[in-house]
Amino acid sequence: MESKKIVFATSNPHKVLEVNEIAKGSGIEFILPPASFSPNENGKTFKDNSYIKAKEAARLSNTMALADDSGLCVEALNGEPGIYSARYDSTPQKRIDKLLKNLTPFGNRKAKFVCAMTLVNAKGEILNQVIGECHGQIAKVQSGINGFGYDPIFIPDGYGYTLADMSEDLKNKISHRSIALNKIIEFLSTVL
Ligand code: ITT
Repeated sequence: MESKKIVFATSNPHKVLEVNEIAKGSGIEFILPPASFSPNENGKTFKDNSYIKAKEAARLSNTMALADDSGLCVEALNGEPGIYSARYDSTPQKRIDKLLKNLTPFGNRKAKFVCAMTLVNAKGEILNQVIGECHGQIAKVQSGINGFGYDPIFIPDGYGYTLADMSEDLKNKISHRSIALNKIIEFLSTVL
């Protein structure tokens, strides 16, 4: 049977790879929005920004769209970088270096990845909105080459190594994104 294609409202190719791995076997395939996709992410929360992205992709493609807004919230830094995770500095390596430096004075290295997902219909109306979280600690030094973003410095609870040292399969079982996406897939299975 042919899979149902749903627009995934992102410009980050890593996210699309991950959601398609997580969705394997569900009968759903996520595809990129039109190239002109360039939402104004000016929301105050992960949920707001995921809605802004989903609505913009639905407007451009005139179909149902799903968006992910995600980030890393560090307890000792009052939840930073949070919704500004992608904009914390100019490159992924500089963002990691800045976070490790800012956290140096603190003993508390607790952190969580948060992923908000919003599913909208072609008119941009919300069909489902969910959150997934993955709790852990910020490593003292970075390690690993898998994944993307802050994966080399995030050690999920219950594991002694970073997400970037983990197989993609394992990350996709425990990540904030997989927790959120599995809720959306469950919802879609009742409406598609
Ligand atoms: P889109 O807005 O186009 O989806 P983006 O990368 O800018 O792409 P966000 O605004 O949601 O996405 O920012 C998410 C940032 O949070 C991302 O760029 C990473 O720096 C970080 N992040 C989110 N999920 C992550 C993960 O699974 N592993 C590592 N870093 C992650």
